[in-house]
Amino acid sequence: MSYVDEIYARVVEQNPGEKEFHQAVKEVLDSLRLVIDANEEEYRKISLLERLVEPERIISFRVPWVDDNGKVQVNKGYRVQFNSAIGPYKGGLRLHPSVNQGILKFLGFEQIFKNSLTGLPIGGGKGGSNFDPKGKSDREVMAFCQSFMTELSKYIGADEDVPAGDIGVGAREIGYFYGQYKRITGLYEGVLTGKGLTWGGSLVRTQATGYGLVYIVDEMLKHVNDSLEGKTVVISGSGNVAIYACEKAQQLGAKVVAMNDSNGYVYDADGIKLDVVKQIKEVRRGRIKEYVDAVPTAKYTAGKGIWTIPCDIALPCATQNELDLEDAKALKANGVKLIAEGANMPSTREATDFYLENGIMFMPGKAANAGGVATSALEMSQNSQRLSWSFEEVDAKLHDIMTGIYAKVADAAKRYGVEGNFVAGANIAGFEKVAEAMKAQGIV
Ligand code: NDP
Ligand code: 2IT
Repeated sequence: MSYVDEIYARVVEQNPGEKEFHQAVKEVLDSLRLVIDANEEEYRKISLLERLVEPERIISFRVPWVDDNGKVQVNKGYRVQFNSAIGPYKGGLRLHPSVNQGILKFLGFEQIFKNSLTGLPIGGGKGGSNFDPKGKSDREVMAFCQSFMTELSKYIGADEDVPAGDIGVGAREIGYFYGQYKRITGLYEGVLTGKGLTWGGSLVRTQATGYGLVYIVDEMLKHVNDSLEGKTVVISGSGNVAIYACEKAQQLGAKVVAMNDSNGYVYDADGIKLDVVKQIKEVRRGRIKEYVDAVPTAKYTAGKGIWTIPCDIALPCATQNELDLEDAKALKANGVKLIAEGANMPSTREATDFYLENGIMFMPGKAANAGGVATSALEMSQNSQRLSWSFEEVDAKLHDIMTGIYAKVADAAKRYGVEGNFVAGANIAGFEKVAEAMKAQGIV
């Protein structure tokens, strides 16, 4: 059996039930075959892959808190510290009822390669809880966040592990986490990113994932002498990533015609009015169906189906495995030219293979959504320097990082004879740096 197949079999056997983790490992290992085969003896000798697929540490803990009825609630809390070969653990915290150890391991594993692609010194980690912030009062969210951080604070630090936001974690939650960390440790340090602008946050971090996604799409189009001008775009999700992807796509001349949430999607043939979406999602914490109250000419459809809307460009920005083979076929039948992932692993493996086999330009999440974590690393730099950079300065750095990622991904694909296959390119380019660092640091 090849080294890659051996390791995949081992992962499935030793991590039962963690299907998203198996999926992420398989995709990465499959595209690393050429690199691994070329270095098999050396990698086997130091068990490089065995170590790469095993988190350095997983912290799992109880999160008790009291709800507004005085009842004690108990959630599960986790931090997966996956790989610190190139820097302190870095990655978001997710609060969603679906969260479990397998999902956080998939996210932490992806984060290793994503963070490597940014070119900045950050290792891979992820954490979160099965706490559901939907419908909770501010006080309940604060009580949960304080309890979560009371435990997590023992294991993180500005040079050790630096969490940030993800699904269900935005500025409000980062604020509650930060306040509790500071209270417990007495340290005012860059231990979290995505902080508010008055207490150590970086300009552009809020917009960074969505803007970065569109910057890399723009770069992909430039390489085929095209642009976003006049393109029809469909974006799934209506959270942080989706909103700022929409904003930048509109600024660059595209027309975004649809967005969704977990209940259904809105279609607006005249182009989504983003101020309405921001009001619903960022201010009221409401549902996307409220869009048609403000824009009666738009149409709301409950349930799935957003990928049946004709578009030139599709940007999945909600969650893992939200776009399957059937959706991919519908997009292709309607003429989609380019798909780039704002979410982490939103396309199933079958959908991804379909894009590659059918000549759809495709940029996988670990490259396309790396602008968020990259700007988090810029926030860490500013915190260490005790300085704040201007919006223009951070935005220019983000833009450079995204065009740099495109170049690395395209170059790696070319070097290994699979030009245009950005899945292989992203995995190979991300892996090379981490493998080099792991080799240099001995058996740890
Ligand atoms: P938000 O919580 O701000 O928004 C999430 C959006 O996705 C909401 O519209 C939500 O709908 C929808 N969604 C979440 N879970 C599901 C589900 N199970 N089924 C259908 N829809 C769902 O999160 P973000 O925008 O921050 O994150 C979106 C994606 O981007 C995630 O995959 C995340 O890992 C990834 N990402 C985020 C980064 C960041 O900086 N925030 C950086 C890189 C990647 P509803 O409100 O109905 O749940
Ligand atoms: O998936 C991701 O890259 C994030 N949620 C952002 C992580 C970060 O540390 O900014």
